[in-house]
Amino acid sequence: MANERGVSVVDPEVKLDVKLEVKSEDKSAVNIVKPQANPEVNNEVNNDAYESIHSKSPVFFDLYERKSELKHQTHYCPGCGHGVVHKLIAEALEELGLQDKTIFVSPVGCSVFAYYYFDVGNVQVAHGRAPASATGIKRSCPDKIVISYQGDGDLAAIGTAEIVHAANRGEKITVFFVNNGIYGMTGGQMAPTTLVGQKSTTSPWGRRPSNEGFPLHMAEMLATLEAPTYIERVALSDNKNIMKARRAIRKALEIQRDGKGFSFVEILSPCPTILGLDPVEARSRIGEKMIPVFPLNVFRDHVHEPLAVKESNPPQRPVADVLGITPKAGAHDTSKRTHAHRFKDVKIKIAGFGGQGVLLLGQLLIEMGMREGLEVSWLPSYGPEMRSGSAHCHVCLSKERIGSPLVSHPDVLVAMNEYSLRKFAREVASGGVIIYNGASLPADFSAPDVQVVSIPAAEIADKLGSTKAANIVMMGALLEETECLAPGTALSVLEDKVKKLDLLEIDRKALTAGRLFIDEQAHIGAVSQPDGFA
Ligand SMILES: Cc1ncc(C[n+]2csc(CCOP(=O)(O)OP(=O)(O)O)c2C)c(N)n1
Ligand code: SF4
Repeated sequence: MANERGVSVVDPEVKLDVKLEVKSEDKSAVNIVKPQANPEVNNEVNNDAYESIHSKSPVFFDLYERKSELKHQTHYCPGCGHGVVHKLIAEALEELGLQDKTIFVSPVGCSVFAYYYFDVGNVQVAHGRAPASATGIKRSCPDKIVISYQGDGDLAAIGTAEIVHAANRGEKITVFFVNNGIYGMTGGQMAPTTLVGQKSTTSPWGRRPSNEGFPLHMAEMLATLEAPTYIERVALSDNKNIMKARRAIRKALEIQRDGKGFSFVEILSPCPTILGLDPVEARSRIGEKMIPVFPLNVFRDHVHEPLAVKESNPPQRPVADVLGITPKAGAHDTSKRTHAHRFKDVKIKIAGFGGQGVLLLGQLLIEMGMREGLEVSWLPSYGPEMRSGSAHCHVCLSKERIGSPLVSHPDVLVAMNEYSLRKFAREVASGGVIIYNGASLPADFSAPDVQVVSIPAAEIADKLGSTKAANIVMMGALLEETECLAPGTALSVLEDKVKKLDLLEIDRKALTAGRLFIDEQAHIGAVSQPDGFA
């Protein structure tokens, strides 16, 4: 159940075998239990003795902003195991001093909003993909503690491949697998871990192995792989087992902290709501029904053994060399040193029909950005039909590392057609720029707070010998209007990329024509000068 501070805790009505001591004045805080050294057993930790600490881990946000009037309360149902697991993870991160280094990958499932609670780095990913995303994050930020948090639908159904391969590669991440044996979020469909005979909305007569197969034992399955370092199954069935879960969670995080490889903790957890049980019954059911099928055990503990997957660093060569994109000697000065970037970052959206060179224009811009020493990202978006379907791409140019390649509010919209102009204009940030491929704007079009420039790029390109060069005309206009990148860099990129000499000649002219048009003839609906631009 959720207490007044909003974190799910064990129902106080349950006869707890713990001694509750109020250690702080904050009566509204959450109770947690810690093992105590018992002098009567040779100072070893006695797992049956507990100390209660009444405080909420600082790893949680003080306020859960998503909840309008209930800012201390999680969205979990009373008696849900997710709240308990969150608490155990938060306390372990706190004790290990890892809060500032942690990146928490939330799944799709009831725990989709974990990022509203954990005051750490957060990423929410598509259903089942958490171990793949966590792999990418850990590999690019090896010093971070990366947690993949998943339910049984997420990990053992749609995400079976991701978890198996992450474990098999021995990724140095930690996976917390909350196995409640049912799909909670979507209203009680059968999960791969649903028990034989258990009814669900998709197994209304009870799970039958002949029809739905047997429950998947993920911990045991992963323990057949060579790479994982630590695999344990624990349960939230009673306080003793919650203490074991607490230690397993902490150990899994320590393993990652120490760079010792892949750690995985499966946690048998209650879902009272879907099972139609009260919180006490749901907790007892874990011991009575789940543990006999999913025995608690340490299936792998190679903490003191050498890593199964040895580090082998590839030969160190610059990526640009490997990709063969090193600028040619004598190519145009890339202006890295001479071009002053009068912005912290610029977000650009380029949109049009497939075939108008929309995606290519984005790629050329990021190539230019790289050559000017900027951080860059390019994110394409298009339908199954590449040609003549709608396509757009997101481009970020930044002096700092880019958090997300997604551009929701572009500073600059390059609209290659009217459809894109109308579709994306309202997203443009106040004070931003729209560069529109057209002799004039549609009569009924207006974009308050935005500077709109129209340029007949397709006509200009046509006259130069190839309509296809309209995107380069637009590039010239973009560079002239915003001065975000140097025209010299554009030329050097075109010279490297365009292999056919006649096309290169047209592109050179198109670039110049775009720039000249802005200087001399552009129809500009000036509203205000965008921040940071000249
Ligand atoms: C690609 C995709 N397929 C299906 C869904 C629907 N869906 C959302 S959550 C979920 C399963 C949730 O169960 P589980 O992972 O066990 O987490 P729980 O809610 O029980 O914590 C499903 C099938 C989705 N969001 N995305
Ligand atoms: S439906 Fe089940 S898993 Fe989801 S929040 Fe409620 S109790 Fe927890």
